[in-house]
Amino acid sequence: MIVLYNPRSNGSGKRILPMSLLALGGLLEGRRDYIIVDGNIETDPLTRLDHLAQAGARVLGVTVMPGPQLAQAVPLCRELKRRHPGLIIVWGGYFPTQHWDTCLRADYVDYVVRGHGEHVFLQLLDRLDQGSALADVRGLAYVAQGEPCSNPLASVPHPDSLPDFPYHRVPMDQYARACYLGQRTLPHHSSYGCPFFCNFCAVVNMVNGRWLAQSAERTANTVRLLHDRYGADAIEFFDNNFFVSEARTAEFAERIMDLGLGWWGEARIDTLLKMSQRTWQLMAASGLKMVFLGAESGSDETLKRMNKGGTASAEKTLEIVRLMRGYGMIPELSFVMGNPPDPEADIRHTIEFIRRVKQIHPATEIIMYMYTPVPLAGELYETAKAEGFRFPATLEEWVSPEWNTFSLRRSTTVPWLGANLRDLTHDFERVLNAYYPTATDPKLTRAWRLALRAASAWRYHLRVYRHPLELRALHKLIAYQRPETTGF
Ligand code: B12
Repeated sequence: MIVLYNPRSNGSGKRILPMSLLALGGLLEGRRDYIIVDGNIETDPLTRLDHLAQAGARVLGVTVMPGPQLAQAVPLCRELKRRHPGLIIVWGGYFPTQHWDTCLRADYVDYVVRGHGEHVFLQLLDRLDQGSALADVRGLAYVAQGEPCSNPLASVPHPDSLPDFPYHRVPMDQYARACYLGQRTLPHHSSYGCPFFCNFCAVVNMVNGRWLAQSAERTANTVRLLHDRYGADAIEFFDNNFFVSEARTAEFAERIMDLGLGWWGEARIDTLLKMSQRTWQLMAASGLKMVFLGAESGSDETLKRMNKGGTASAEKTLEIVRLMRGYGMIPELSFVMGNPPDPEADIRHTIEFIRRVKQIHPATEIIMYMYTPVPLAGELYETAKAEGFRFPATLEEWVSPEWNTFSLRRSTTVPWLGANLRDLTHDFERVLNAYYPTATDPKLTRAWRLALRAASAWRYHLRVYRHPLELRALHKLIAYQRPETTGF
């Protein structure tokens, strides 16, 4: 039997359907005996997985993102391997795809599947059954002659050629959640990849500029199924870039018009700005409420250094904010701050830019990440290395508090960014989230919004951001939710 495990992914208790494992499950369905176990549901995952291993599970496949998931996967796999030396442990997902050699130096990780792994995983299972060679299994990394080695990445599978997610394998009811979009929000992932090469983004390492999508018809059918069978009244598309094709987007919006859903997805600003008024009207009428947009920076020079490509510019960010306000939609803008070589100037520039955005559309959601290198050739990573940046050499180091904070993109340990600058950004974030409380937190009452605004007004207008202890206390009192960590 194959066990597929989704380590706990965030402490907020909000569960996101483990689509990484459902995608694998789709291809195992009818071929292999398998089970999906989600650490966000399982109260004692070690005991559960231990029992499954005692009961004869032969392979444990683990999906691993950097951060909390990695922090749980390491001790769990180490202990399971100690108890069950014959259990074959396979890691896949964003972290092992990028740091396959570090993973394989740990004696509790036997194989790493890099990239989108449906076919690679199946091929590995067949080879393990046959006991045959692995050198030609594209996308696979393993230990040979005592050293980690990786075969070339496999081509990205086309999502339209892959089976539907086997939803019957997971307790769907436990994933439908209330949020800004609706009372029973469920996710989908209708495309793989992104055609751009931003050099701070891990997706490039996963797909190298490919973008392959399910048709508008197939995507709408899946959404209709989530609505009809699981009562979804809202959909989050976690695609890295849902809106690449205007034709697909417009047809999709038309096809779901009758469902009266609320929906959200991730897009590029310059791509959306090229879309016709008709497509915008279709998106608005079909329930598109909010779009996650990589604004990244208020400086065109920094956007160039990030290799943002296309026709991205700070002026375009202001343009999309105005346009979305006109359609009653909320832009969710993410910024990458503290970029070398001059992180202070970069942070102060983007803070002023964010203030301009908020003047145009106060409900705009602002997400601030600190520049967090990924192993991807490009000006930013080269500068980071020149400043002495090095990734940890062992998984044990990766799960240290310092590197866990790094993985959560809130690091202070990167050589070019001291605690002072990181704290300036977080203090500004605190003042901003008080002066403009998030529109996405349904439990934030009007009274609390007014209280937060009143308490933060002097700081916001006088640009006194440092040490907002009173606002920290207020946010704690109301358990203020930040969309980027909780999934809004
Ligand atoms: C949903 C999601 C979440 C959910 C959690 C989902 C869960 N699993 O429980 C939430 C909102 C909690 C979350 C949080 C975070 N996330 Co997140 N998340 C995603 C997102 C949007 C979708 C993941 C998904 O389901 N994709 C769909 C499936 C089909 O694709 P897939 O995951 O790539 O899986 C395929 C392959 O990777 C591979 N594979 C994956 N797992 C396995 C396992 C095995 C055994 C095998 C063989 C193959 C395999 O095959 C799969 C099928 O093709 C991705 C971006 C994306 N679009 O993929 C970001 C992403 C993975 N997250 C990211 C990050 C950084 C985070 C946070 C650190 C953000 C933060 N600052 O807090 C936290 C960390 C949480 C943690 N580590 O616990 C980054 C990782 C970047 C990096 N450096 O590696 C991504 C890539 C976003 C981005 N564009 O940067 N996240």
